[in-house]
Amino acid sequence: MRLLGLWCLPAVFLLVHASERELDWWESTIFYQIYPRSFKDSDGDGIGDLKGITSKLEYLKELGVGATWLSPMFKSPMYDFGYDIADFYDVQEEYGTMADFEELLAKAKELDIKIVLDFVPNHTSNESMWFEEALKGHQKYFDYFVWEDGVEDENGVLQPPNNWNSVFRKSAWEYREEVGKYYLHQFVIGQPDLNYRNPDVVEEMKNVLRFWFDKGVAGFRVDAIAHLFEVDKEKYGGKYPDEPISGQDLDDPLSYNYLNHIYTKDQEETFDMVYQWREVFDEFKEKDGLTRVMMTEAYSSPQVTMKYFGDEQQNGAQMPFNFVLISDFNGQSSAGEIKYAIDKFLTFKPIDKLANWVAGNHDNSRVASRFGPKLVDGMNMLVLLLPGVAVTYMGEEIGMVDGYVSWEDTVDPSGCNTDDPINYWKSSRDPERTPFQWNNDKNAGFSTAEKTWLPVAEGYEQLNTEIQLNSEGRSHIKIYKGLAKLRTEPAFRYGRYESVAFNTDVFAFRRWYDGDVYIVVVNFRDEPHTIDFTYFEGVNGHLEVVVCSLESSRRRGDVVEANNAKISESESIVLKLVQ
Ligand SMILES: *[C@@H]1O[C@H](CO)[C@@H](O)[C@H](O)[C@H]1NC(C)=O
Ligand SMILES: CC(=O)N[C@H]1CO[C@H](CO)[C@@H](O)[C@@H]1O
Ligand SMILES: [Ca+2]
Ligand SMILES: [Ca+2]
Repeated sequence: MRLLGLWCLPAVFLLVHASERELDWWESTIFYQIYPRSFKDSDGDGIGDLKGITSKLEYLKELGVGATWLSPMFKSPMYDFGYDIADFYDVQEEYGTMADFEELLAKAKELDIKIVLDFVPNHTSNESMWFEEALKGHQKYFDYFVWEDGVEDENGVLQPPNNWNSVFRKSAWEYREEVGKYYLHQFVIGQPDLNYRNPDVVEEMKNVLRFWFDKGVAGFRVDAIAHLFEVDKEKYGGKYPDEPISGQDLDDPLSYNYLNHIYTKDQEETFDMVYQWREVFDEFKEKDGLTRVMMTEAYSSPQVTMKYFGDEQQNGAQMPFNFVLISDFNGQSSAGEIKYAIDKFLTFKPIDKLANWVAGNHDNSRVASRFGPKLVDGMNMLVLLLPGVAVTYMGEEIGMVDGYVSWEDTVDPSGCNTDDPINYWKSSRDPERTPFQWNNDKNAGFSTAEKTWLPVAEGYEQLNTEIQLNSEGRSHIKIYKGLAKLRTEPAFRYGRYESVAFNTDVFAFRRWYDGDVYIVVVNFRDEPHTIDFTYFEGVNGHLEVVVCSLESSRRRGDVVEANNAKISESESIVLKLVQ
């Protein structure tokens, strides 16, 4: 038997290495999302800025991160903190100048960190030159937006054209006296939707992409893509039709969920637009050989999400964001539900495309707050070691928690629009946007200002990068760095994947390649369990601890019996099969 095994070896060896292709930069890196307003303030005005980011690029390098995507830093009146862009070709003054941005790019290049920007194609700011010109009756720019006549009610009072609601509540239509019409805003009033049925808009937005590619950015994250197109009103007698009632939030007709968004979301034309943008991305790759990467943000069904990848004829986004770790489970979910959520993207995705994993962003409660601080390392293990590209929201590497932001301090329109000083926090996104916690100096080392734009979260004196980097023992950040390094092993780059829910609490997966076998196990509950890992094919004998979570009593190098492994409360471990 043994002899036979040996004889077979060369053939297996060849086979395995044939499948090992050189990975492109974006396929093996970690993308680190920076929310510029909250990362690092260089001039003491209480607001993060570009120079601040440049000064911390080495920190990213040290973490093992190869790319960062920046939330918008374009010129904006900040009604939606930069997602309302007044000039797509310029930098917001409080964040710095174009020269500062170029410096950031140069420093990043030196460190081999790719810079990805946020592309917000659905709307401009109501204070953009385009919208201002539209209001003055300049036809070219008037046609950049979506306009509709109001309707008179029985009392002769002018009402919005139809029942569409904005994502942030209330009517999606706003009247402008200057032109006697309503404009559409799927998000806040200050974000008039662009009209993608106008070829001038399509060309203009491609030029925005070209402008930043020329400067040297390596890609774009595309914001709110599902909202790009509205239904073609010509098919409905020239009037935008009402959306049907969804059956949710029945007592609250102004809520977004009250309606089923069949005319304002996921319209078929959206996909073609993404394919057209990809052609612009590829124009630049042809020039200099660097792949420009597109990530699309859409909270849609998996079937719809997969269409962003493209098809046999056309390429789309390399990374349609996979939000299952955010939207499909929480601290109460069973291990089975967790497996089911993770399998979802892997099941639907085209076989030749990569998955991607995102556990947090500036729109969702932090991991430590959603799952509890003990699961921070376990969640980072999922993000960094599941097959595919990893995306980390700044602060998740140290387990930052949602900050407390009082009603008086609340600035997010999603919170303010509730007009509810008691329950606003359920809608506000400020808690996950509080300043980054660097050290235990004033304002957590984020800023020297008297008052920062959002308050620093309580407890930063114990929870910050400096303390964690200098700690004698284990810390979230050290664990994160360990995982980032482990991620470069062939088993995690090329290895196959199999997962199982061992019981209601324990989720585990195996990654294997070329004789190396790893098991990642996360116990989602405060209950100990004994697990028999020989369930996994080819796993028996002993397993060695490679990385373990903060509270784990194990040490690196400890040996565990595969058929009788004791997993303690909320423990997460990466194990390697001892050959
Ligand atoms: C833009 O919209 C905001 C509300 O989001 C409003 O406060 C502001 O006055 C508007 N600006 C202009 C120039 O219409
Ligand atoms: C995750 C994310 O970037 N969400 C953004 C979606 O788009 C709206 C409007 O541009 C923003 O408010 C969100 O922050
Ligand atoms: Ca500043
Ligand atoms: Ca739109």
